[in-house]
Amino acid sequence: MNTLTPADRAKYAASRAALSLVEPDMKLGLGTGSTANWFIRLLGERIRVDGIKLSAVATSDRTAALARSEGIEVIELDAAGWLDLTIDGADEVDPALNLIKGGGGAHLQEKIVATASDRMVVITDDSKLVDTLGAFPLPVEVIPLGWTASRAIIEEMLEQIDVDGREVTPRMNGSELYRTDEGNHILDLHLKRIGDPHRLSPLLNQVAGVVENGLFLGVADQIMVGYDSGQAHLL
Ligand code: ABF
Repeated sequence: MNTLTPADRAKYAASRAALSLVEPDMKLGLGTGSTANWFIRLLGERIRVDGIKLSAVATSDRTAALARSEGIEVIELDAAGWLDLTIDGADEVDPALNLIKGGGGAHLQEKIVATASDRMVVITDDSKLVDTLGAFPLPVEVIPLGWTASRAIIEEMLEQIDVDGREVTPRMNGSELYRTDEGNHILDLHLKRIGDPHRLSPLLNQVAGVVENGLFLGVADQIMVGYDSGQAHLL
């Protein structure tokens, strides 16, 4: 464990502590990102050691592949119907537990899975705790058709919004436009500070071509915060 960075140790601590929230026969939602990956590996180990039965819904193709490799039964959300608990990471968490997610490009599936759960618990290192959302670029998923027009409409809309930055950049994968699991593109909004996330989120989703944005408002029930010391606290 000493070869890990302080952030990795904090993520591991949060993921290990979150295992205590899992009960046999649960239908779980599994998030995407390095913290969620720690959780999936630890969950796989617990299933192998304790022999507990549970099924899980993944929030991305790569999460599904990792979960299956750990011996976790992965099912589709429509087969599960509704989930008991979703465990997922975040890019920023404010004091009201509002989140920015989507740095890993999976916020559409993550929001669908998280909102189809009785309970959603964020696992994260303490560096993600912020007073105000926005320093992390806000991802917005857009369909490929007319994405440049969607971008222009968003830029015009932002002129009327309480933010400190207004640059909108298409996420790239090398020289190509990034593609989500659904084949869509992502625009990253470099807003620096989001004064009113509850006003911004619906305005973004009303723009033609926008599928979903990375603001998770009132979605997370609790957060398991991990620290470099190995401690973790459920807030
Ligand atoms: C995922 O967790 C994404 O929504 C978010 O970007 C990511 C955070 O990444 P990490 O856990 O690697 O810090 O759910």
